[in-house]
Amino acid sequence: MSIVTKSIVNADAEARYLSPGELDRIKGFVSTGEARVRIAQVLSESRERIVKQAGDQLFQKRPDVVSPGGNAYGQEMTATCLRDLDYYLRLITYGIVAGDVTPIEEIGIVGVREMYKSLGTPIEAVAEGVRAMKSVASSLLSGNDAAEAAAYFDYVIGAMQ
Ligand SMILES: CCC1=C(C)/C(=C/C2=NC(=C\c3[nH]c(/C=C4\NC(=O)[C@H](C)[C@H]4CC)c(C)c3CCC(=O)O)/C(CCC(=O)O)=C2C)NC1=O
Repeated sequence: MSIVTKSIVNADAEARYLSPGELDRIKGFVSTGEARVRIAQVLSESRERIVKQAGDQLFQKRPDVVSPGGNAYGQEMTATCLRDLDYYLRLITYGIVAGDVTPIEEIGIVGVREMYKSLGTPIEAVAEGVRAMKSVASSLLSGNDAAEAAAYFDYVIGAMQ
């Protein structure tokens, strides 16, 4: 939910006008809107390149995951691993557009430890892959936009520590 929807739901539950604090936060959300949409456009358009390059960096740093016995060993498993990186990049674009990490949290973070544990996937290697996507994404964005985007990548990385 974006901050606009969230504020309206909260205010209406108490049958009140939006508070000055809520209106201030909405003002911040609106004023950064153009930048956030621009960032989401760049990341969406460059998704294949971001995922591919991040995967290459990850497998260079963690050759064990694509070696025999590794969780992403074999063409099919490696493709599933890259798909997971693509999932997280997609969720990050949702968060950036919403100006809020809640969509990322609800879709991809709640229960993630248990999920990867049961799959035998080393979660710290998934975090490493997201860190690599952050670095590739940063190289495609201007300084301010890269900093704005970084917060959402960092949220995912932090949640996987
Ligand atoms: C949008 C929210 C969402 C997420 C996040 C998600 C993740 C997800 N990753 C999975 C598997 C997997 N995930 C990986 C990923 C990796 N293995 C590694 O060693 C690497 C470190 C890493 C890549 C960075 C692999 C290899 C599998 C297949 C594991 C298996 O089938 O044994 C599975 C099991 C079912 C399947 O194979 O599709 C799920 C549900 N699904 C979702 O709907």
